[in-house]
Amino acid sequence: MTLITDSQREAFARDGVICLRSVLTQSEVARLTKSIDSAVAGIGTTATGYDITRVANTVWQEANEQLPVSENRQYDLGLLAAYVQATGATRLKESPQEGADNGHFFVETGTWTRDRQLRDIATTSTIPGIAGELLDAHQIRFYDDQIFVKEPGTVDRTAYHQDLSYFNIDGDQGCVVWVPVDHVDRSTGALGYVKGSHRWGRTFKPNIFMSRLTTPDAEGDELPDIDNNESDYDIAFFEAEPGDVVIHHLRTIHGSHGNSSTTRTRRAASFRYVGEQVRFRNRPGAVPQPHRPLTWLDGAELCDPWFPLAWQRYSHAAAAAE
Ligand SMILES: O=C(O)CCC(=O)C(=O)O
Repeated sequence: MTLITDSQREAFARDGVICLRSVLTQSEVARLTKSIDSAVAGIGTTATGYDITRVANTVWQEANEQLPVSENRQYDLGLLAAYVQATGATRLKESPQEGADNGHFFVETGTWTRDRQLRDIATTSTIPGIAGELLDAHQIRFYDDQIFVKEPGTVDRTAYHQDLSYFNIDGDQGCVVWVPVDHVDRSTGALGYVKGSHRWGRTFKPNIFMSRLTTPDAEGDELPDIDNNESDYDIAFFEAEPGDVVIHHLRTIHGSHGNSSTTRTRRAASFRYVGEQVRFRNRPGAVPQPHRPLTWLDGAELCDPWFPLAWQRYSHAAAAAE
């Protein structure tokens, strides 16, 4: 039995993105929702969680906010503030109506390393098998996750970007599965995907999400200004229900708007998977990983428990040899 159809596989190869319906059960969605809620409740108590809106308010000296005292040590926020101020980069945000701008954007990286429930869904649900079929892989390993929550009235957008340059890997056999646990549409911050951009044959520098500003030590090209010129591109936005997933290729360019609704939170987990052809790489500008040791040399296979094996293609030959 296969998990995806030929036409879904073709759409993924052509567009670099696909939305699949009712992939997770309601029980899996409920468990994932708990994990996301507890990650948000713990923002500031872990090494990798951030209230992006609060950081942006501080960096751009808006709303009289201060950088919070917290445990996070993934980024040097003082250095970031100085860099933003030195470059004069602008914050990427919506201009909402008065009073509809007090939501916050929360992000945490690597929640799986401390949350068994989330790890189980990422590594034992049907999602890794779907990734394996889409990537034509023999094995799928889980690379990492991120939690993305935009409360009602969140002004911060997620600048268009390409995921590969944020990850310590090299290769094309990888995908990202965005798993919303709330109904999501454009007004609450559904992601937009530039169709076919995974085939542009280019690697783009990572940016800091709350601005188009790219990190100084990163390698790659500067991304064109898609954020302010969306109508020039063929961008797919998917309305989705809890249980649906949107899967994009590692090189597909994507971003999201704020959450302009007044009552609906947009909560999602983003799971990243790689096939056996992908190799480790200490990539300049990749997201720092204080939640796990990354001690491999460039070119190493990802065959360590820090990249859990999540799926293997069934092989008749191997089964017969058992
Ligand atoms: O949810 C968002 O706004 C960003 C998600 C994202 O960039 C991703 O899952 O790769």
